[in-house]
Amino acid sequence: MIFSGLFYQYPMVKFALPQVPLLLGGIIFGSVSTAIAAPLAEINLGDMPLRNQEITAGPTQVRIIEFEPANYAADEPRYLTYAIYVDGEFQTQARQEVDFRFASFSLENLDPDGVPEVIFHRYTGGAHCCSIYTIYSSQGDRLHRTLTYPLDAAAAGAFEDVDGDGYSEFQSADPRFFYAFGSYASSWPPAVVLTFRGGSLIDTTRQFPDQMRAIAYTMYEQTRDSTPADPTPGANSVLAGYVAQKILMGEYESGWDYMLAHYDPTDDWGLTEYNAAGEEVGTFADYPAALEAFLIDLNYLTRDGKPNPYLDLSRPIVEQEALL
Ligand SMILES: [Ca+2]
Ligand SMILES: [Ca+2]
Repeated sequence: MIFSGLFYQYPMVKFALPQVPLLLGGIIFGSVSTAIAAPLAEINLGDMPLRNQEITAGPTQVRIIEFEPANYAADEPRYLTYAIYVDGEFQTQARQEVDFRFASFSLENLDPDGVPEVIFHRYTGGAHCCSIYTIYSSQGDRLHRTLTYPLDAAAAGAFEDVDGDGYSEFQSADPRFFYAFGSYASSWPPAVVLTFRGGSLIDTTRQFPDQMRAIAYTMYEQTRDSTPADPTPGANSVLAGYVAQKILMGEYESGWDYMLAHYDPTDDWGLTEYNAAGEEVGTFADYPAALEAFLIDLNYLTRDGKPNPYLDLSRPIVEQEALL
């Protein structure tokens, strides 16, 4: 592996493709006109070995020096080695064990400086579920590298310039909501929108109120018939995302009141209390108490239970940044 560092410890999806979150992903930006960034050049790493293959767009070039597809029967490591050039000058070379089912390099303008970014997307598949993005961007005379955590399908959105200002958005969702208060299929994470600026993915979620409102509305549709006396199964999981989404929209109080009127007091998923070491230390009195503690843990709320204006939603998505 060329990258070190611990992967973020949220529950990974190890089975069943998501149904609801994928649908949600289609809703998020479906009604907004967007500039979909078509790759300027692309190369896929699949079943065939590659040697000295290049893709170029403007001044940016990726050279696949060596790629051997994973061979699960042979049970020996295979490697990918690639190098990046800008204006014909060598920038960096990376060699890593092939730990993915398939991957691609694409060259796209994620910002308006005219030097295309390199997006290396690998999909680990199988037991590891996830998409991992590595983005290389020329910034002055340095190459800036951004690495995401493994993101499952509902959190691994594509790049699009949603508001047309020349800086692309990465449309994602907060993966920490999966399994927190229900199964994967009933987990509806709040939106995360990150904008690519200066080589970094910056949290701009709150600048996209229409998208947040569309998501909140789908969550509302899923829970409006639920009441504490006659609850809908899975309501608590959707309501966790709903309250978080409403916090981001500046509507925490109405979101909380809605949750109180629609939650399921008979569902104990997520009510066990753990300490920082992951040991069980007790049980929350009820779902609202567990939800408040969860939202404080994730920094949606401050320690005194107020909406946190400094919540940075790039943190559950971006694992590592480096200037090379
Ligand atoms: Ca650029
Ligand atoms: Ca933009």
